[in-house]
Amino acid sequence: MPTSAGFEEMWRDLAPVGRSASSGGYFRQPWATAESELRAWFVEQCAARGLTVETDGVGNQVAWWEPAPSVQEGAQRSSRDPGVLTGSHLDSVLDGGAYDGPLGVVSALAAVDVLRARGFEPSRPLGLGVFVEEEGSRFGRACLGSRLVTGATTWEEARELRDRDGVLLGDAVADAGLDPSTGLLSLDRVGTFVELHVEQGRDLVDRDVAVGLASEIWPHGRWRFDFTGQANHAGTTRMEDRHDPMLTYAMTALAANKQARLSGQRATFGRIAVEPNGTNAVPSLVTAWLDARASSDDDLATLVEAVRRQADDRAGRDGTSLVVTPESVSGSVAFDADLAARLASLGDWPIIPTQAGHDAGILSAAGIPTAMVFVRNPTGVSHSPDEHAETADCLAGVEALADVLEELTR
Ligand code: HGY
Ligand code: MN
Ligand code: MN
Repeated sequence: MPTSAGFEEMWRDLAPVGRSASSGGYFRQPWATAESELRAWFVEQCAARGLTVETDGVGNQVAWWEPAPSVQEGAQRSSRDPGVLTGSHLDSVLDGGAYDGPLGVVSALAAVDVLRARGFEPSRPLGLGVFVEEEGSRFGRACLGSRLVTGATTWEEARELRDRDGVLLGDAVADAGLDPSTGLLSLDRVGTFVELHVEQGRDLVDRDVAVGLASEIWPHGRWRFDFTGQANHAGTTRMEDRHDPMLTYAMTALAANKQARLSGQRATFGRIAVEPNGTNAVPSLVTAWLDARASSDDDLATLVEAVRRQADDRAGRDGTSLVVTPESVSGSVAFDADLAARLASLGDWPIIPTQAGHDAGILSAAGIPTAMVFVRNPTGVSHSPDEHAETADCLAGVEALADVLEELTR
C-alpha cells in the first residue's frame, strides 16, 4: 500500500478515538476505554503486516519483524545481534492533540510498509513499540511505561500511585485486564531505539524544514505544592485576619513565572485543586503542581529552589504553611551524538534540542543508543487540541524514518 494511502487510512482510524465533541481535543488516559481501544488497534495493524504483538503486564507493546535467515547470514549477522526498536506512545494529556505520541506509532507502521515497498529486508530484528502512560496524565509519573521497562521506576513503587479519583494504579491495570505478574517488556534485544515525534516547538518551522533529529532533552519535572491555610467566612473575616492559601499560591505562581522568564527557563502551574472549593469561604488547602524545565540540571535545581523559597517566604507572611513534594523528575538527556550525526546525514536534517520529555529520553538514560526524528509542527503548539502537522510533513517523516531504519538494519 503506498505510503500516503496507508498513512492516511491509519490516521483516519485513530481520529475519533477518545476525541471530545466539544473541544476536539483527546482524552486518551491510560488503562481506560479510549487508550485500550488504541492498543487493540495497534495489535490489528501489526497482524495485518504479519507481526505478532507481545503485550506486557502493564500494557507496553512490541512486535518484531524478524530478519529472514538468508538475509541475516548474508549480512554475517546472528539471531543474537541486537535489533532496532521504533515507536512512541498512544496516550494523551487531558484535552491533548492528535499527533503527540500516535504520530510516532502510525509512522512506524507506515515505515514498515515503505521498506517492504522498497523490497528491503532487515538483517537485524526491527521492533515496533508502544509505551503506556508516557504523559503521566493519570498517575502523575511521566513516561511510566518506559520507566518500568528500564527499571527507573519499580512496580512496587508504581502500583501505589493513585489517580485523581483515588484509584490505585495496580487496580487500574487489573481492571484493564492486564496482569503485572506476567512481567514487563524486555529490552535485551534493543540495540538502538528511534522515536519519531511531532516537534513541540517552532524550531523546524523557523528553519523551514520538515524533518529534524534531536540533540537533547532539557531536564524537567513536576513538584506538588501543598499550601495549607485556615478555612473561614468570605464575608465576616477581615482581610488582615485571614490565613488564605489561595493568596500564597497566587503569589507563588507569579514568582515562578517571573523566575523562569528572567532566567530563560520554563515554569508552569497548570493544575490546581482547592479544598473545600467553596465560593463563600476562604479555602483550607490549595494544592498546585509546578512543571519546571531548564537548560541544565543545575539550572533546574536553582529554578525550583528559588520558587520554593519565595513560596515559603510568602507563606510566612500569610500565616499559611507549605509542603513541596517532587513527583516526577527527569534529568537532562544528551542523545548519542554520533548516532544523531550519522542519521542526520541521511537527509541533511538539523539536530535540535527539545524541552519536551519522551520515552526516548528514558531509554537513552538507561544506556540504549537512542535517536529522535522530529516532524515539523507549523505552529509549534502542542498539548492542545490545536496541535497539528501537515500530511505532507508527516509523509516526509515516514520516509525519513524508513531511511533511518534501513540504515540501522541493513
Ligand atoms: O510533558 C512532556 O514534556 C511530554 O510531552 N510528555
Ligand atoms: Mn506530550
Ligand atoms: Mn509525546
